[in-house]
Amino acid sequence: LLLETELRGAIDSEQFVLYFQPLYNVVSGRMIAVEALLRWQHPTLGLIPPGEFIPVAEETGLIVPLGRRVLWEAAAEMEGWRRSGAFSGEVHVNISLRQFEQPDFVDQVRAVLEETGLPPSHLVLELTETAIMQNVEENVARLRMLKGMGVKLAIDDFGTGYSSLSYLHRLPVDTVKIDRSFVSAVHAAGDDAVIATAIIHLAHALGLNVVAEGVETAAQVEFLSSNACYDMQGFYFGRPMPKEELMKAMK
Ligand code: G
Ligand code: G
Ligand code: MN
Ligand code: NA
Repeated sequence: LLLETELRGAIDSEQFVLYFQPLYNVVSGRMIAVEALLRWQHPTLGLIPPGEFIPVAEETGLIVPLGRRVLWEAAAEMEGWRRSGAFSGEVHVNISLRQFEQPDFVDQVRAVLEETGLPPSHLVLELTETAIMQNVEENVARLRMLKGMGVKLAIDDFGTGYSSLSYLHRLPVDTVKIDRSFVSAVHAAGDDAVIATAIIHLAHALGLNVVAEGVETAAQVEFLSSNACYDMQGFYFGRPMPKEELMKAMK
């Protein structure tokens, strides 16, 4: 309850900041995208990670105004980098189910693109497979509308939800992000390596891009690229960082 009250107050003040984590293509060696990750800079408790407050924000519905702010700020930052010539890739934004299910969600996205000027193809919305599968007919219809606008879509934490393998070809998504639990042990040639490899092949067979997340070691980079997964994200390449730090990394 305390957290909820504080969360409400924090949304009205400037206590939320966006961090950005780079996504790299290991063939070109270039940063291809950044993922916006929310951080709560609490005046007395310090930096509170999203794992602690996102669930509360979802339960209380506060994720709706908060998520709208995140979407707007991420798009505005990306458009600033694009216009200045600093970075012309994509910005990924995590969308929770509660936010996605708002009847006006598509209108919200359209408004954000219009207000910030960001071309739709530079925005990637990340949803988990569990979220999409909640109410699959309605959610797929909404995903189609977003795709129709030119926005890109990614399935986050792929492989951890209840399996949507049979549905994957029906989902109008562009990218699959392999959950870091499968990436963490890929070089060990155990089950996780088998699953990661299977996801890569499945995604490619369906014409989808695949991103490995949670990449922490050179051995993982080696394994993934030898299995034709070239887009990667993780501490090996860079941690989530404030935008000032990201600007330096861009140069
Ligand atoms: O940044 P970190 O790895 O601690 O994120 C923990 C979790 O919080 C991840 O599942 C991530 O997707 C989620 N998360 C981070 N930022 C946002 C956000 O802006 N909106 C939503 N809905 N989830 C977020
Ligand atoms: O669920 P989602 O993929 O949005 O979660 C993103 C979270 O993953 C962020 O909180 C980020 O801090 C974390 N993360 C990013 N890269 C790595 C990594 O290489 N290792 C670990 N353990 N976590 C990571
Ligand atoms: Mn994500
Ligand atoms: Na993820």
